[in-house]
Amino acid sequence: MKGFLSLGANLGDRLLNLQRARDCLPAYGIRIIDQSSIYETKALEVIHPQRAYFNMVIKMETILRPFELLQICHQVEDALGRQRPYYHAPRSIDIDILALEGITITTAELQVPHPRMESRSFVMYPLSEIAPDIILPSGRHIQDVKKALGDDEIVLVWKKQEWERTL
Ligand code: PH2
Ligand code: MG
Ligand code: MG
Repeated sequence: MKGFLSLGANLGDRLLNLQRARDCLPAYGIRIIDQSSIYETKALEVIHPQRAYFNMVIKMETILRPFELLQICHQVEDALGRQRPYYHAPRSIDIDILALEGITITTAELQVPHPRMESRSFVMYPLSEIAPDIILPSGRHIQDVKKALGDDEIVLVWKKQEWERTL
């Protein structure tokens, strides 16, 4: 099963946290097919101002079942020191399942495709880099959604080639 994960960090060394999370995944049976550049983005959907996030999207393949995949995401978050003091609190790392090939899940614990991804420029921009022709769950083309969102919340882009050199 192929799919996309969204990674975000706005606590500690944001770049290192993304890299460490990314590097953990293969050991848990998540094969990385492609990765976006890293986007520095204004914190959205938060009540009080927060430090900007570093965000990226990964295309992956796994034989894990969706709820096993979710559990692994949480495990990696915990291993990287993730605390959960309140909803949308700043975090060292957040790993969200965006979409899984041919799968729809609507439970309180897990919703796939991610219900808010199309309103999030911090997801649409990196996703469009590695899936430029994707038709989103709403039926809209990603380029149209991206255009409608605009890039006001994107602060800085670390091109893939630039930060790969830092590995
Ligand atoms: N994640 C959130 C809430 N707001 N804003 C940005 N820019 N990036 C995120 O990853 C993010 C957010 C909840 O998970
Ligand atoms: Mg999230
Ligand atoms: Mg999350």
